[in-house]
Amino acid sequence: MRDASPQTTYLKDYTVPEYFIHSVALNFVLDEENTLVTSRLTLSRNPASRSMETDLVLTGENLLLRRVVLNDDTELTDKDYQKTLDSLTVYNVPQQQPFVLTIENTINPKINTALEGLYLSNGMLCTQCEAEGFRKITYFLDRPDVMAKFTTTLVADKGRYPVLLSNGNKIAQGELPGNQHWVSWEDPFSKPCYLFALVAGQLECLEDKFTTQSGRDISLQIFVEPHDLDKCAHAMQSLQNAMRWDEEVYGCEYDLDLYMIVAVSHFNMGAMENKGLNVFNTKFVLARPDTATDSDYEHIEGVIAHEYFHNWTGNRITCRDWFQLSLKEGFTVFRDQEFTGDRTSKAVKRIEDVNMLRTRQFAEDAGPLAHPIRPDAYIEINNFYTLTVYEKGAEVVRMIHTLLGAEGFRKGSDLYFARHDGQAVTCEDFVKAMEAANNVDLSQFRRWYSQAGTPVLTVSHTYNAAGQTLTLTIKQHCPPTPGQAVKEPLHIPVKVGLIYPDGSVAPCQLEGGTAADEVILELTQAEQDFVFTGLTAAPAISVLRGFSAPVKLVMERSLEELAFLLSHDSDTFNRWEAGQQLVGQVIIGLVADVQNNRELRLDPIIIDAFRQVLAQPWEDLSYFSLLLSLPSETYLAEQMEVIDVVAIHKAREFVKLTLAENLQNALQTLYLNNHRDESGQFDAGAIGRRRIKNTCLSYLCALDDLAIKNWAHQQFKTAKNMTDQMAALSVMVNNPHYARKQCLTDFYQQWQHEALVIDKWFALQASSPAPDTFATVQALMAHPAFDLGTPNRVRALIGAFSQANPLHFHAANGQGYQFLADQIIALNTLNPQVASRMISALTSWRRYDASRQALMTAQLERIMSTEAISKDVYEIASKSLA
Ligand code: 7MF
Ligand code: ZN
Repeated sequence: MRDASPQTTYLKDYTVPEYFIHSVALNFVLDEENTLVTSRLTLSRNPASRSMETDLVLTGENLLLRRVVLNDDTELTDKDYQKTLDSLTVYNVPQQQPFVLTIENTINPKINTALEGLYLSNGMLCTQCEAEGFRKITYFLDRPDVMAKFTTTLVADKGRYPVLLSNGNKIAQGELPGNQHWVSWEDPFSKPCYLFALVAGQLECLEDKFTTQSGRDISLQIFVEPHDLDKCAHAMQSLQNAMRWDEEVYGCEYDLDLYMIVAVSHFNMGAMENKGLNVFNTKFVLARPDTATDSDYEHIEGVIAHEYFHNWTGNRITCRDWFQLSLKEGFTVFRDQEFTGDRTSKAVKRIEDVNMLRTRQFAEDAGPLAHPIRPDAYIEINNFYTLTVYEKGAEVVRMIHTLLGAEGFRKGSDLYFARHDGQAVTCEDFVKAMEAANNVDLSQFRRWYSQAGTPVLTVSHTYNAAGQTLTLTIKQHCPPTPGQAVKEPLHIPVKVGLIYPDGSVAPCQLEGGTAADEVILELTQAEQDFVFTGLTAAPAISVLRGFSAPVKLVMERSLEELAFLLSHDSDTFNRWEAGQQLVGQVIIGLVADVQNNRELRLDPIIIDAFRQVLAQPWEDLSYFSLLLSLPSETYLAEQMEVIDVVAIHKAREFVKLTLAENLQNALQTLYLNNHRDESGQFDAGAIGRRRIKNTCLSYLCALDDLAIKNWAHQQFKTAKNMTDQMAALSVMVNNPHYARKQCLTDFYQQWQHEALVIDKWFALQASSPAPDTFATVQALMAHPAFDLGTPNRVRALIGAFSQANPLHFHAANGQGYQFLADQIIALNTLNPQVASRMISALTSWRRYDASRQALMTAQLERIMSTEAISKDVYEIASKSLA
């Protein structure tokens, strides 16, 4: 245990910086074990700072200080400054005029397993500075509201590091004796140090260009390890698509003449928007039809777009402090969601985003780590890159979009860019721009930024036949979250549509308003009535269309009503949602039957509903597949008071099997009609065919039918694309199958040199419900291809087992918990960020039975007693127990 609990940083303590850094000239003499950093800073006192201090306090961690020079002529001695573990204080710096401070220090990238600051990945040197990694490179004012102009010179061995990259434009390069060379980069835009990046290595480059709306040619370069050059085309296309979309939808044009992307195999997170030099996890760049699935292709395009969109929402306009993280992340996620919706299928994209929000962010919001999208306090900022800040943050931006309409939102974003270009600002500034551009009052809406927890909307209604009116009563309530016992009512947009019993659209006409096909109700009070008029019959009510707010909806609806909505709702989200509610209710009922040892019987209304869906012609086959998909075990678990993973699994498998038995012919026909041995086809039609076919295969493989098992085996052997190969392997791993072992071995043999495919191989086995899974996971930990130092591998094996395998992770004897705690303790010193993210599987311990609660908390306690526990792990483990 550490001696003192780590310090908490509070939003309320924010003060402006005491000094500004106007420019910084960095010089790196790169070496694996001993990199020399020289930083020449031009500083001046910030006149707005009220502090009387005359000392300059810079942040720095794990640095070996060599020299400090003031104004290029005075070398300071250790009487002029003081070092601590995480700072450098220079005494009595000039207060009246700008001054120059030159600092020399060394760092050791090779021992940097935390992958923050400058580190080594497969022989390549690269950096990750967000949020506070720059302080691991050199002493600086490492805070986002200190923005400086950077020039960077990289010096390195030409053989080992032929490619030397940093932000901005290349301004000079040259040769040096001893096979050394150097390159200088200049970034003309002021930026906070978290957007700094450098990359050095033996990299190959795919190059293309983009002509902006104003006619400027931008050079686009994607750098990868040589054997990956054949997997960059999709990323390049994605970048061009994103650049065009941002011009068309937001009027945002790229500003530099060069845009570089580097793919790195050791990376803690998805990717990073460093100015002009994005660094990506290989997972979100590399794709070839035979190595990447359709979903990989889609994610790559989304992440490339996300990082590109940050150039305006994050880089040109950045965050004042890290409490404002959702300002750039929530907005940028909203932008990438809309982009992907426009590129693929709006309906499918919205459903996938909501699915993720409801299974994962809702759990975060309901647990001990609940926090508002703009948190008030943190110990380790890396722990606040959460689903709440990102995904709920995007929902909050989406609600503003819904309230203002697309045009009003665009006026707001234009004003936001115009007002704040080049500044470090707050969420408040964003809301103010939206208000000012639309002349609206979002005072109450602001509570979404400060209030944690998922509101529950309870909806009831009465129809008055004589008056032809429908009264909709909506109540809102938000359960307490840690530190927030009392919740104020929120401003919630609720999109509603009405449907007559014959399936036709009923008019939405509020008292005194005009009739429309649908309406956005603005709920602002704890309880509110909305009266619809001119309704000649009692309509079915479609509430929260498009999932217009991140809330839980409670509404008594019979299975018949839900089946009606599944057939007739014109809103694609709510139509799917009705189906999910329908099967969800039935599965939850079956869970109780499992628990009470009652015989299981599937309500025929479900089979009928599925039969109807199967009988209709669907243009969007991906949407069709979603209509046929059962709610996930994790989503079902969210609906239970006390989660029973075994009963949920049994009940859900029973439904799947029964549906397969009853609909076998239709599913087989659908499979055969859509099965092709295609490669390289990524249009919506081909993607949809694969998705619907593989959905059918998954149902059919629940049957104990040798012919079907042969189909799966055959598909595995002949697949010409990774989507089909993985889908086939997955049904063989998740169900008893004669060729399971052989195919797993063959797959490894075939793909052992493609790290991202081997990640799939690990993850697939770790998430299988097969009875031998825990033993398999343990064996895989000892597999030569497993490595605790590679975050993608850790997530593929340990992450998949603990987060995507509720059945086995929650084994009653606690072996899953103990296994996870062992790995977290090992990762604590190796990579605290990855370690801390792995704890989430234990955080929800209160949702399980008493015996599991005891086992889970015992492991959390054990984690808390880790020697030299990191801030990252300490914060999450201690808050999980609180
Ligand atoms: C799409 O946000 C959505 C979210 C921080 C690192 C990327 O651009 C980022 C970085 C984390 C978690 C999720 C994402 C990112 C990070 C991400 C990536 C793509 N500024 Br941590
Ligand atoms: Zn981001």
